[in-house]
Amino acid sequence: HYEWQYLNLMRRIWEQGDERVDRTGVGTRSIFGAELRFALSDGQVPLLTTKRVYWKTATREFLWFLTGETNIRPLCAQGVEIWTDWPLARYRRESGEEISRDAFSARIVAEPDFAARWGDLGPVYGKQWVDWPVYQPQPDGSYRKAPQGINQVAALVESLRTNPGSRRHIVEGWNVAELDAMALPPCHKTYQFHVADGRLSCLLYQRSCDVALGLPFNLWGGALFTHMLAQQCDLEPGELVWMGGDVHLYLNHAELVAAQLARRPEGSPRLAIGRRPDSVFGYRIEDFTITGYAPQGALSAPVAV
Ligand code: DHF
Ligand code: TMP
Repeated sequence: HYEWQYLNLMRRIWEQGDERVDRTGVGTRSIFGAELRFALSDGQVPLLTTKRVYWKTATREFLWFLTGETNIRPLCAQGVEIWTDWPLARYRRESGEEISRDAFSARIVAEPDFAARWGDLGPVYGKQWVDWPVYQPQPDGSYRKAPQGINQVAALVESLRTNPGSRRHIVEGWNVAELDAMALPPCHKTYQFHVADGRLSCLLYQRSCDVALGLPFNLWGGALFTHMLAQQCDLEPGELVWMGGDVHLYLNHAELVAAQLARRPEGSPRLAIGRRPDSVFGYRIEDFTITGYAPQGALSAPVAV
């Protein structure tokens, strides 16, 4: 079963990882450099079965990236709170108000001005993917920001269709000049695609990986993106290759780790896409269904902010 790769990685980090002090102060056990591979043919997806993974939440997050949006407002409006903790921490710090997450999220949804002021994460994934800023040199030696940036995702679809053999099918999130303005520099920073024998494969490079909370979502995202692109480009989904840099478990995830490592993978969920939208930007949440997914119980753990 494909999921043993995930469980074995989790076990290896917990048993052999180096203990390190990290940015959040929580502490991690960490290894440097890891690889996982998953088949995507016939609707296969690397969805974990040893705990419930909220794949619709992860899909809503991914569709939000594709809109180019960087404000959490559309996520909160759909009940998706996976990004709320970062704007919330900044609001509490700067306003001194002890507001609950629910109340903060409700204000983000109800008040557009409040959302504009406090809900933006800076130029994160969505912005870089579909509107990477371009600076044009002027005669006087200065630079002017072009009205429109580069849509890397649209360019990717075009290059997959017209030049499948290219070794330059890349979507990059790591805009060095803008890292300081981001709430978090991109973790899943590079997606590279490869076409061979009519099959589309994806290599996802993740510089920093929270194995318990982030990785299940990131594997889903890489697989979903590949399934959508394959449909758009008349290719068959091939393989998802995942590579991690600093791959870690937070020390306060001990209970989740023990519970999950006591379970065995079961079943093979499949993804079906019910409609072929006119473009990669036309997908909606209702287009995706999963069959054969009967996960074991949810395992929750605190996220390090
Ligand atoms: N920071 C850290 N420390 N780890 C992360 O995984 C992470 N991920 C981010 C932003 N910053 C991060 C964005 N993605 C959850 C999953 C993905 C995610 C953020 C949070 C999460 O908390 N998942 C829980 C609850 C899911 C839900 O609320 O629906 C889970 O059990 O999967
Ligand atoms: P860092 O910027 O100090 O590396 O912290 C980012 C943390 O968030 C780190 O634990 C990795 C985790 N993370 C994921 O694993 N996946 C994600 O998609 C995101 C946004 C973050």
